[in-house]
Amino acid sequence: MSNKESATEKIKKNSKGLRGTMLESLADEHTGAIREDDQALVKFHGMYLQDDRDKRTERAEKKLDRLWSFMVRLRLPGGFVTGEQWEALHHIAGKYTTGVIKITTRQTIQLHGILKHNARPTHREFNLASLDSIAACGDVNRNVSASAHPDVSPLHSEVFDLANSLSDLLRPKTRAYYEIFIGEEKLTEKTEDDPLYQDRYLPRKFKIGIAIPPDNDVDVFTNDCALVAIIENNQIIGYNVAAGGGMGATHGNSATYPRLASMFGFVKKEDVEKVVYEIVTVQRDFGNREDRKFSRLKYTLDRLGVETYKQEVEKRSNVKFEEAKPYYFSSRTDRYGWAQNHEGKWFYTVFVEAGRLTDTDTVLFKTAFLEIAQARKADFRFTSNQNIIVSNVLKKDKKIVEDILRKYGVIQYTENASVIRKSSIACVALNTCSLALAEAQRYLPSLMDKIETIVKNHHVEEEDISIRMTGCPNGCARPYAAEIGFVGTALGHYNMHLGADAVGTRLNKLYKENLNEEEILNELDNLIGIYAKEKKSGESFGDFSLRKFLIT
Ligand code: SRM
Ligand code: SF4
Repeated sequence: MSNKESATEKIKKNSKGLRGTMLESLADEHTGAIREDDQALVKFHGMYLQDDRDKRTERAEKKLDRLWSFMVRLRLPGGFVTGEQWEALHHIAGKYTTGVIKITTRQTIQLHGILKHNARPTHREFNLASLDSIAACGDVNRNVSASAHPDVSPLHSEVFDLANSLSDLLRPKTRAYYEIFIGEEKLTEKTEDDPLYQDRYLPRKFKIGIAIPPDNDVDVFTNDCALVAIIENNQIIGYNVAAGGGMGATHGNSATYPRLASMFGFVKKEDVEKVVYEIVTVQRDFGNREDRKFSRLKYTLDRLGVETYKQEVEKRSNVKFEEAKPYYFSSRTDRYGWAQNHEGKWFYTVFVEAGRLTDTDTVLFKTAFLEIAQARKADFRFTSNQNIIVSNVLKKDKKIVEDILRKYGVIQYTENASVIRKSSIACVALNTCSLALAEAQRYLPSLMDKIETIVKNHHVEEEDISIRMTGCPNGCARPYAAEIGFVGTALGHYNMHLGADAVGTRLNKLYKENLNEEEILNELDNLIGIYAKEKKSGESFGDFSLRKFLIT
């Protein structure tokens, strides 16, 4: 191993199949934290060690250690849980976590605030419900996201199967998760063979998204590997494959950048798994292992060149990319309300602001979904826009489900939310994210109140403008692919980005830096006022801003 390799590379290599000293760390009652090396390894098991940042100063003044806890993120390819699993999830969230079930921008959920002594009980209960968090984080393939909208079935279920099989194909072989968190006995001292990940795993996280045109609800080109289903005569014949998407950047470091995936070409559906597998191995073998800032596939691709990367994938997979086939995206937003699929089953897409599922004064999400789940009247699917689809409702149960959703204010909440709010996304940020420079999910809702007034004043409240906010430049809510992106720079301050298209095929550009709320609202009042007066028929805010405000 080269001396130049990053500290994380050494930790992975010495980890004995991601085991590290996790058992000792978890047993140490003197601290709510775990050892530093184990903090890196626990991510591969779907957990992050965090502390409550709201309480840092107060605790430091009292000379107390930080208030440590774990966040856990589930592995849910395509974002699906059964009614039975939902019921388990509800109770686990209530027993061991803050109680909020947070839907993520990759179609899964996170639970926060798990104290160290509750880590194992939490995972054991997940395991009883056939849920796990393996590879939800870490330098491996993460949760595979797939178009969530049910009314495109039966194609939808085919893509859902692909998400599942890719997730299985690219799952690490180690049994460490089961030994550490579930109590499985270790049968041999030998570490498992893992032909894909070996002992070094990937240089960095790896993400796959699968879109079914005309929906791009998964924001497919922001993934390391993007698969666009190609449909002919109502059948998926294969996939256009692109690689090298990613959002993360660092303020003030122009060598880092967000990027959309570059198109490699079309492959038949029987070849897609082989090709994806080799896209991963090329990144494994050529990715930067010295500086984690430059280790995502997008940098490997730009260093090697798209053509060279692609040829290496062709060589390894023995599959030649054909010219990409035509496709068309018309939307990225979820389709709220009721929809029916080809089997006659019903689906209700619920708007969940910033993905925070909890009971509030106005809407009792958790109570409603628990009642539906306990009655086994539906399954649930999360979307990459941080929403939830109450799924697979039989015709005879539709009224029962509708009544429950109404009783607890869920339908009214979805119907009453404005168009612009329903297209907004915010990342977690404070108080749990250690990397946050500014608020996001706790702040965007109140900013949206004011933005709603602006769009109403200019009579463009029916325009579906995507607004996304993150608390730092890492891009967890994909702000660089939003028509209006806010990226936190410091508490109360955001860079404003404009000019992405509405369907996720063009990134935006930095428009103004370090704006406070007053400045944001003044800018928006001005820009949206001009848009309302001068836009061409059917022109999106993103397209308009690019032509009017960014190209001079
Ligand atoms: Fe993310 C790190 C939350 C989607 C790019 N992300 C984090 C961490 C784990 C902070 C940390 O490393 O300590 C955040 C935990 C916050 C908390 O307290 O819960 C975090 N990311 C999230 C979620 C929960 C945001 C949300 O509100 O939904 C999303 C979970 C997705 C999932 O279920 O797997 C989430 N993160 C994304 C996305 C969007 C996507 O994948 O579609 C991106 C941009 C796409 C990409 O990967 O480039 C994203 N997260 C990052 C990065 C920047 C990576 C980079 O290449 O530079 C980091 C920082 C890092 O990895 O060093 C990060
Ligand atoms: Fe945290 Fe930044 Fe991701 Fe937001 S974008 S969750 S602040 S890492």
